[in-house]
Amino acid sequence: MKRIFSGIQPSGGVTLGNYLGAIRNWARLQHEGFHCIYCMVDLHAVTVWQEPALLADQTRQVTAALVASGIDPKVSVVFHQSAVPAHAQLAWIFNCVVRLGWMNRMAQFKEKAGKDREKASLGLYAYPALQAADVLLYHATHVPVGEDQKQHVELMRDIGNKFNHDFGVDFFPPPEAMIFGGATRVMSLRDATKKMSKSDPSDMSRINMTDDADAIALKIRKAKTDPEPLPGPDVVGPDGGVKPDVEAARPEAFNLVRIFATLADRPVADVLGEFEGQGFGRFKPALADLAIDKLGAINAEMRRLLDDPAEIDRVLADGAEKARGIADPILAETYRIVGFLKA
Ligand code: AQP
Repeated sequence: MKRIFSGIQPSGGVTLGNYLGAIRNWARLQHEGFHCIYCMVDLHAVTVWQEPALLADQTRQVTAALVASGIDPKVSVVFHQSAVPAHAQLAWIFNCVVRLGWMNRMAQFKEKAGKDREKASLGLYAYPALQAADVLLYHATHVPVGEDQKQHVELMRDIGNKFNHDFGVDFFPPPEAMIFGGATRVMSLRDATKKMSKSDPSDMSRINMTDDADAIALKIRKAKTDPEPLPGPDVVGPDGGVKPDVEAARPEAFNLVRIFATLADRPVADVLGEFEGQGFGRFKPALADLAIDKLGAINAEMRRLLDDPAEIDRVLADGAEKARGIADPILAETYRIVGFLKA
């Protein structure tokens, strides 16, 4: 059976980047022959400081975004990670399998830890081993991720292979990364060298899935661009993306074009064909109208769900029970393979 596992951190409100790069595709995969497991990865979120008074609500908010975007908790398993202790238990075993040299190569730690690595938490460093546990705990075969996470999926395969090799078993199947087309990396509206992120200190850098029409229009109007008109479709390369040298000269401009194309489910070349020669005075209002149109229904459904937190908690509790049903036997077999005495 093809099984998908993917996670999202409840480290803030959900952004348009999370939606276009992940959640929207997760909803589609439910209808493409996969058994889908979607997890609010709160154990990952606390690798950097999370305000205890906010974390539970952030977890509900992310859950509401998934459900409002079409992820059906009756079809898919939707739960929060801390409700299934086997994640942390398998992660410990993997901490003992993974080599320090492998972890030292992980680009995301370097990015997230910043200059002062000595002050980063041990959890942030070990994050990819917990991620490997998340996926391998369900014997997931496919992991839909953004471009930035490809390296971590490679590491999951290496950890699973090393476990199998060390213990002489064929227990953990190697998962495959699924990278989607379109806006796989939505960049900040204020600085296109950074990705759009929940935890960016500037709220103007991102569109939140809870933003109303006025906020969306304002953020797009204020998004950083340039005075040049948009070029035509000839700047698009054979892979469907803007040619790298052209992109590098105007990263903010092409970030907005890609957001438009992905929201509209149209190729970038098609969008440039429509707006060729026009400036951002024309393009931005069109993008704002499109974003408001596409996000409006999700936004309204999220608000409805968030009005009833007890219902969201019930969804998560049901999901956790289903998740434990799959994970616990796999953890028990892992413990047996490792040689732990039965509890
Ligand atoms: N800007 C983005 N463009 C495309 N995809 C994105 N994802 C996140 N940001 C973008 C994808 O969303 C999924 C869930 O991500 P996450 O919450 O686990 O962690 P993250 O990638 O670190 O997301 P944030 O919003 O930037 O969170 P913080 O600020 O807490 O670090 C992943 O599949 C991710 O690729």
